[in-house]
Amino acid sequence: MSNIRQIHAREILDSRGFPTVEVDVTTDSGTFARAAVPSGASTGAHEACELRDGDSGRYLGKGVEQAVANVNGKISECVLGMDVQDWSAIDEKLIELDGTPNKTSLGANAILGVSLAAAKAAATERGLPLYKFLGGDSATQLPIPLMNVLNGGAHADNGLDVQEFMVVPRLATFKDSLRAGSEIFHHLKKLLSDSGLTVAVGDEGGFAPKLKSNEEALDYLCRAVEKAGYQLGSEVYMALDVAATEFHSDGKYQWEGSAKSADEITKIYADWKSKAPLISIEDGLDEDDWEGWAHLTSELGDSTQLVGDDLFVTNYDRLKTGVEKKCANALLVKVNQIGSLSETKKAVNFAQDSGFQTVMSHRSGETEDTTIADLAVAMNCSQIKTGSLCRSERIAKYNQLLRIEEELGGQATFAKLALMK
Ligand code: 2PG
Ligand code: MG
Repeated sequence: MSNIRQIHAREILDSRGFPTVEVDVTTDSGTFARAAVPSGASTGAHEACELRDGDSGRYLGKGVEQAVANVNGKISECVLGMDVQDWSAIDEKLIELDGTPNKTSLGANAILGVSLAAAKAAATERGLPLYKFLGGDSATQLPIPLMNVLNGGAHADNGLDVQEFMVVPRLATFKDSLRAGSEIFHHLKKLLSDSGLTVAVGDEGGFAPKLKSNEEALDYLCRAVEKAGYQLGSEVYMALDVAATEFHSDGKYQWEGSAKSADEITKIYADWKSKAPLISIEDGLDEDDWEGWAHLTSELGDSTQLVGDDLFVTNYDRLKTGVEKKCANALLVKVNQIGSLSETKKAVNFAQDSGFQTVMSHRSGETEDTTIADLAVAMNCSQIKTGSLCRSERIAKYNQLLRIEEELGGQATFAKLALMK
């Protein structure tokens, strides 16, 4: 009864107004599930292929009609009749059908849409929420939110090098932490507007004021936390996504107007740590600067969570290299970087087995789909990064986590921060 009767994909719009793929799966019993595929702006070179039409006459070349046609044609022919309960076999079949290392033939956006919709259909058919279907009875831990309240880099046009300045509230529960994040966000808004700065928001809903320096942004965050009445360093912490690949070229980092080495950048982070409760730095260095990463990790890895995003691209092989070379100590988890649920799970399992923290993540281009909230709980990720405290495509994930926490009731636990030194 849980065999796939119909698969239908369509082109929809994401939160930035660009096209993305949405997939509907219906089984023989009439069970229906839907998944929409996220999309990044600061994409890593090693990510799986996001198939775009390149026809400048439609959506400035960003149409996804080809990926949609692949789902409705080749993919559908290949998996019709397969049992959604065996969702990982569906993933395997699609990976084999694609036949390329980076999913360039069918498109990771085409494959992922089917992969997620099939797993969701399997959960619905069992009468279980997705987190419980995938994670079983042990899926009871809520992730700590990393909230991107101040944007720079490729997500804004304010000239700040660092892409994301995040607050990390870790109170007694997820619900309390969400409230703290919201209050800090609104205090930050007031502080910025009182200083005559713009409170227009960037792609992920964080403010994007024109500030003099990256350090000034950190300072605003600290002040907002204090104004909101929370204790810095015991209730609320700071995290960054530097997205350093974006400003790295010819072995140097273009940082606040001058070219710096990886070692100099590492020293800047160490200095910031002495000024603010900075507990997590994502993509502090370039995606291929393994040497720099090893040095950064040996310098700061004991006291700081160092998250590999472009570095690992949710890819088991790259993560394995990182573990061997002692680069980073946490994995950012983005389903569309690798393009299927089972490969995502493989990377998360390996990260956790290797003692790495795992941070489930949205993309800058999101939709109303809240699957990643369930995945964070299902995969026991200690953290989730899903944007600021406004814009519904971000808030939808937080709201879903509130529902999960409520549903778990007395069983719910809240993740601990591993590196609170
Ligand atoms: C990142 C993400 C999400 P993008 O770099 O971590 O915040 O941005 O989706 O643009 O790659
Ligand atoms: Mg990143």
